[in-house]
Amino acid sequence: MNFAGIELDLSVPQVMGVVNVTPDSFSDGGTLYSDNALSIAAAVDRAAQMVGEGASFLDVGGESTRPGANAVSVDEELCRVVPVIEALRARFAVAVSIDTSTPQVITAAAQAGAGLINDVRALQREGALQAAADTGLPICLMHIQGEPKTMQQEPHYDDLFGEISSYFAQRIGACEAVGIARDKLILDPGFGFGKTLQHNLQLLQEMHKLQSFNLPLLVGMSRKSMIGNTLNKPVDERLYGGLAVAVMALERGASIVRTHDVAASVDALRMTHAVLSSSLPRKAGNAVN
Ligand code: YH5
Repeated sequence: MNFAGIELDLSVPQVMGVVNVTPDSFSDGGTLYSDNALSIAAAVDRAAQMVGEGASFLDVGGESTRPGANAVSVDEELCRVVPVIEALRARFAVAVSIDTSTPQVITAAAQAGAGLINDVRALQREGALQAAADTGLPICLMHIQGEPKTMQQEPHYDDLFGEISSYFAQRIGACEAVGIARDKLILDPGFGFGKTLQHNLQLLQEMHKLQSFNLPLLVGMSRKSMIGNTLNKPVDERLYGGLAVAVMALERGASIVRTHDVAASVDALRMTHAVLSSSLPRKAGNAVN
């Protein structure tokens, strides 16, 4: 798949590093940035480390989608993400993805060099479908039940997989209706987005079922509550749990793993991939068995 000039083979696991540009992104240490230049520099430093560790995507987000987080104005979101996307594209030969639901941000991010639109609302906002279609870029459609602010207030499903599959079918149809080719789409079950711990665990256990769409799958479980609540660990002690679930997702068909912990994830996924693909014939001349 091509991400604004960066061609990536999604039959090999790819790691997406999270680059938060939200002042309240506690996962990055909770540093409060009031100065935009400082936050750009911090994001670029963090990204440089992630690229060195083997990330092939950098996911830039300027709107917090944590439960209860406050909404951000369009101008604020643009000011946060556009300079960061430009800086990352100028420095690194990796795909930059834009974590947004805002049509104006989709358009501006594409102009700034973004290669993937990553929308936790799957382009449900007014104008987002058309804005995304106009960019011609690949799109990650994530499943969410409800809206970020209220999604964790007693989420309920009669049929978890049935409802997520219907949602994807509906959103894929909406994309095709505005002329977005199906082969530009990536699906994400949306761990933690309108799901209880039990829902998240079942979702991972049965994730292989989503392979029936024949589209690449992306997962984001890094540092999330499903790990914290299972292990009773705070956010800075969720790495080992995160690696376990990343490996399980790869076994169940994930192509892209979104994570805050790039170095560890790259090793875990490379190792897992080597085992999963070991029954295939080896490349000629590669006799290192
Ligand atoms: C995702 O899964 N997630 S933002 C709560 C945490 C830690 C991390 C309690 N954007 C996804 O990363 N995009 C986010 O600790 C995403 N898939 C895709 N495609 C939430 C997040 C986080 C939330």
